[in-house]
Amino acid sequence: MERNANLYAILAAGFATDRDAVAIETPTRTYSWADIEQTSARIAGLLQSLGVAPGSRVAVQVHKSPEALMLYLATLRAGLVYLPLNTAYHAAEVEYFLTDAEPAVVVCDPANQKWIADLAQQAGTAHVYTLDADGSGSLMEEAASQEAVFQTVHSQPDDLAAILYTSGTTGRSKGAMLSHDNLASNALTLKRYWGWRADDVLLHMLPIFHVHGLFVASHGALLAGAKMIWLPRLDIDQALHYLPRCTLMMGVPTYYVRLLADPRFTPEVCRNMRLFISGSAPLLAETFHQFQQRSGNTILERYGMSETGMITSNPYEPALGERLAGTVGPALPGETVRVVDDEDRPVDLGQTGHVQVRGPNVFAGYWRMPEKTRQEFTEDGWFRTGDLGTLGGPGIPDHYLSIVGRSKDLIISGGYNVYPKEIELVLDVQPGVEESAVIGVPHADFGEMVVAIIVPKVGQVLDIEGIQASLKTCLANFKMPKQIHVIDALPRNTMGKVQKNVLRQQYKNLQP
Ligand code: MCA
Ligand code: AMP
Repeated sequence: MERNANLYAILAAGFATDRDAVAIETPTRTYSWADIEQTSARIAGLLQSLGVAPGSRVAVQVHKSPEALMLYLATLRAGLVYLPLNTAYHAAEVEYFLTDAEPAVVVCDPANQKWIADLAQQAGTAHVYTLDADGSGSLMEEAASQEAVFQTVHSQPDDLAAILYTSGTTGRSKGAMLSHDNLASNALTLKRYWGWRADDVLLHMLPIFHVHGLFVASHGALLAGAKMIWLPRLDIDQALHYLPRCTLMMGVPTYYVRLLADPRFTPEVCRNMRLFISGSAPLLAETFHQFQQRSGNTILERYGMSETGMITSNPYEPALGERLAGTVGPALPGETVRVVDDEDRPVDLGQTGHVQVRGPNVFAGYWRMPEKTRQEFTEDGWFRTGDLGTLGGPGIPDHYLSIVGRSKDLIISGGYNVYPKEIELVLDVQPGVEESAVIGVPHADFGEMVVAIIVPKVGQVLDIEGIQASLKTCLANFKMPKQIHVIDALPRNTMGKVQKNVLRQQYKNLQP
């Protein structure tokens, strides 16, 4: 029989052979490999019993829990498409995703059931379940009566496994469609490249509604049959408590900045650690060096996107090269990266240009946006990342990539992407506002801080507190401008385009 390309089947081939061994440990309980198999089987059975069509979406906005991970695995097993949503999203944001993706099933936090069920109904969703952080709720109650064994659906490599929404430069989010093979190929590559082992213990503190926590971290541990210490969020006290038992940790740069800010973070705490991995946002060279000095560990920085999974990584094996501060390393095996000019022609080594990528990890396109998908690929099939980078350069091997900026107007705050356009559209309709510009300025903890610059209508005095309150009702908290500044006019170039670089320069020394 043809090999089953279902991602769950591929991950499960790596599960520990001792199914009673601990796979996930939380501060309050443990889950064995058998628990993962059986609970995901029960949830998959429940999903299948609904009779929804293969490829239907399962939209999930729940707190992090092992059960939420099992729901993800169950969705794969049932041949459905997982659509995770940030728990910080408010109703206005969730409404867009449900309307756009038309999920057959929605799983939400019990506290949000009322409003999410209303939105789901409007979007034509027939099934709404709840799942709480402690694993309680209607999903697990109903799954409990299902069989503990489930025949994982046979999937083709190109069948969709997940849709991840990434905000768009026009303010409208795009759903990146990821196939079973996109995810599996990346997971298998990373397993080899980062030397995952069955005796690894991963400190998992990332949220599981994005690529980093859901795919890169969880897939790695599952595929290696390695244990995860599973914490609901970044909490430095907990991190320091568990680190001595761990061999591996992944985080956005803020995680490393916060560890360094705590005097209890010492080499003794990291005594069993073999690998600290950073990504999702640029790691400052200063953080890289301080971490090395303080802990004796060299952070491995890698680079990726929702549309592609991981693209490049500094080496793990010393034989493949050094981990260099300020670089994101070579393209991963099986992928190709190039840096090009505005006409898609490769630039010379050491020169900055647009980063493009090709490989089995590159997504299938944006959900119901064929035109947008076409624009984001070159005619010969390279995906335009929207990042600016350099290959090689003084003292850097030719095949190492450095990310030096972005051609897309994007702010990354604490590892979360914020698209200025989305905030500007909300600001521009506030009473008395003529226009606005949203920029990112350096921030010691979050890397970048969201700042709004607004211009009042002639003769109007703005009610800044009122504007902030209004923004809070419709924007997730991490998107909220940390500061709002009022000026008479935005700087523009001769074409009339707002010069955000001028604003970023002007406001770069703001104190948080
Ligand atoms: C929380 N706040 C933030 C952020 N997080 N503000 C800006 N940026 C943020 N990222 C705000 C809250 O609204 C609150 O404001 C105040 O900060 C404190 O909130 P709290 O919840 O205590 O914050 P925290 O728990 O300390 O969270 C910070 C965090 C978290 C740990 C850095 O944001 C986080 O875990 N980020 C990881 C994101 C991630 O996984 N990204 C991967 C994307 P107020 O008090 O006003 O309400 S995947 C990706 O990018 C690609 C593919 C890749 O390469 O990996
Ligand atoms: P997302 O849309 O959440 O998938 O975010 C992808 C973006 O995060 C990339 O296009 C980069 O701009 C950024 N990113 C991820 N990893 C790194 C890194 N190591 N250094 C710089 N930027 C990064």
